[in-house]
Amino acid sequence: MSTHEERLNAYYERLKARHLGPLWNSIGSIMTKEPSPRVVPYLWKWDEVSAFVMESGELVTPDRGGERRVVFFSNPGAADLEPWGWGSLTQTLYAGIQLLLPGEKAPSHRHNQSAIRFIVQGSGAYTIVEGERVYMEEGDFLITPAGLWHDHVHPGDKPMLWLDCLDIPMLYQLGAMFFEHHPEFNQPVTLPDNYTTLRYSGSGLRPIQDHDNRYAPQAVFKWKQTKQALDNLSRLEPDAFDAYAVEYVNPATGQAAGNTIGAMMQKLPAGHHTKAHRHVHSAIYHVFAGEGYTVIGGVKFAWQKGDTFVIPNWVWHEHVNTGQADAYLFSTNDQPVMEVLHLEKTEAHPAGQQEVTGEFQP
Ligand code: GTQ
Repeated sequence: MSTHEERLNAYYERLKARHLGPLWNSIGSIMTKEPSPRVVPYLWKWDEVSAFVMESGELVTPDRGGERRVVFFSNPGAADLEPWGWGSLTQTLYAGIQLLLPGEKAPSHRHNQSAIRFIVQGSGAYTIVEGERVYMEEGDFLITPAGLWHDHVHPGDKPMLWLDCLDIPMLYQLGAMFFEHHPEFNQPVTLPDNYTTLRYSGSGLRPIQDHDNRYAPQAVFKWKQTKQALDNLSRLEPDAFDAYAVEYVNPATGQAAGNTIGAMMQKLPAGHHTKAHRHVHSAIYHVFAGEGYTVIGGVKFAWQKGDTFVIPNWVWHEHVNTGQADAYLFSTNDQPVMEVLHLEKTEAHPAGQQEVTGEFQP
């Protein structure tokens, strides 16, 4: 080793010891040419996840302290981050399956993370959001805007299961989290049941008094209306990359209903195979109905009802319905954040579709 090299290496050691860094030999790794998320594509089968979730029903209750009975998805690429990968399924988003059993209550709290929910199974339970009981049924999409008190109650007679998605990893990265317990176990109900649904009807018509657009004025988007919208769209030409898809938006602004969290429901007709594209935002998919596969970065991820999979940033992907019936894919994403930061862009695959080079094995 030359004296120059020895001196340089010693210099790097001294820098490091003083918590300083040399940009000239780090720029390639701290400023990658393209998005290089630490999270990886992955898929969890419903049979396995739901068995773990139901088992948690025998082991724990949603008491104060634990707050919620949720088994969350921990991306293998982020697993080494403490604690529990900071709940990262993508760089910005957390997701998990929540279980509420008949007769159970989950305590009231609020936090500055935004949440959305997609009801996977059951009915009869309600969430109380800022004084309003919002009843939940299979296929419904709900928002729990940042800063609002919320708790869950299940007077029905069968287990309720739903998918939660929150921007927990993003708020962790931003160093901006707050979380607070309500002084009572459940907050008082101060509004008529399903108040925001009565006021909005999912119609795009807004009561004239509403000019506060900090969050969507509609707590729940009912499956019946979502399905109707997709049936109507299906009479038109499909989108090349997403077939028939609708986003859940704030009817007062046209922006994502979940503020920082985007969400959509898409329908793939039987046999449909989309074109491949990629975008900067990441997405979490939950199969609401049907069977097929998604090719992510050349790898085939086979799915069926209840499965959850993740599409990290800037990776090619396309969807295929291999079943006899329409497939419905719910998904949630960080597109609103990418857009507000002017980071979003999208690219069509030059060959239209990908060459399949492998099949996902968990
Ligand atoms: O239901 O309020 O999955 O606060 C994570 C945090 C659900 C909830 C989660 C939460 C909730």
